[in-house]
Amino acid sequence: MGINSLIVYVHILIYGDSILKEWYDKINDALSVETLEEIRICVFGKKGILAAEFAKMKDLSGQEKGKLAKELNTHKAALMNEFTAKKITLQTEALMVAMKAEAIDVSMFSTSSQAGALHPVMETMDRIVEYFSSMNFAVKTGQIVEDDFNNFEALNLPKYHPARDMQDTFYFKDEMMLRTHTSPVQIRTMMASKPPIRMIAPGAVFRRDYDLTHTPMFHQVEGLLVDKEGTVSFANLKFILEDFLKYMFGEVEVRFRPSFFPFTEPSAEVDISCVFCKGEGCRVCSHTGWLEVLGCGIVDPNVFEAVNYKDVSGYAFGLGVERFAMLIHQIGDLRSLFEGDIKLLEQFQ
Ligand code: 2NM
Repeated sequence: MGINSLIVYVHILIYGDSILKEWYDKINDALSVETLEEIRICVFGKKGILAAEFAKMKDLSGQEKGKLAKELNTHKAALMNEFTAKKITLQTEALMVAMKAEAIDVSMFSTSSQAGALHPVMETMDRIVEYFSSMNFAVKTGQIVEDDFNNFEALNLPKYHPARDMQDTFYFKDEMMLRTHTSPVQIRTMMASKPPIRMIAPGAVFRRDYDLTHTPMFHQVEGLLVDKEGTVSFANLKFILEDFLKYMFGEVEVRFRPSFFPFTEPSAEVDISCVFCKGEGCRVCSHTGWLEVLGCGIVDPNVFEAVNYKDVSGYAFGLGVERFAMLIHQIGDLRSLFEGDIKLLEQFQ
């Protein structure tokens, strides 16, 4: 019982019982803010109990009228006090219940957490870049939308060369295109600086190709070394690529096969002994025991002519990063690298 109720009971003791007495109890017994509001309307409302009591005054004489008015006003004030106090109590209680229900224990341990991880293609690219950085190759990134000169012409891919076909290249208007390799970065670097050059160009490239072993976007790292004529040999190229491939794949055999690229002469393709069967022969290596991983060669004189380099020689090479990632992580299907499937990605944390 609150101090207000006590005052009311004392009041009733002094002034006698009242039909209002039950409403003090009702206010005090209310269990919710909603019930209390219903009671407020019954007591203080226009058609409420107090209004009805006040209405009785009109049948009374002057002195009695005054006495009733005084009594009713006392009750009205006391009831209002009671009501206000009860409302605060109920609201506080409701707030406490709500706060308890919504409480968050910030000190609680989480049952699980998911950490992100580098995509295997990016992890592989970082490893490749790390090797060549350690060999003093500068890292250049260039641009993705290229022009005809940097993507084709300067690379000894003249007009009407089959590699320029609409079938293979994503063209924009005005002879602009998505770069089909990162070699335009090497061309731009040679145009912008004097020899010697020692650089790699990692990045995304685009070709109109989509099947089991090709995606329209993939990643390359290409490398270029240029120095005074006569100081760069195929033996230098062979040494660094062998060292690089052992860094990437561990103890593998490496072999060079003659090949052709428009921008290098002579050219070679580089194989490693199959990482799956150790050269025994399996489905992945088509029972040859070898996997092709790189293209390379001595830079064709036509390329140096296009960038106005004189009395120099150089070597260059290029590789597909997705293929490296697949061989390192034993991923069977190229397309799984592009699906963003969390089940695959969380294996690389
Ligand atoms: C390859 C294979 C052989 C290459 C050539 C050049 C440049 F710009 F110096 F001429 N950049 N990259 C090159 C050479 C790329 O990729 C399979």
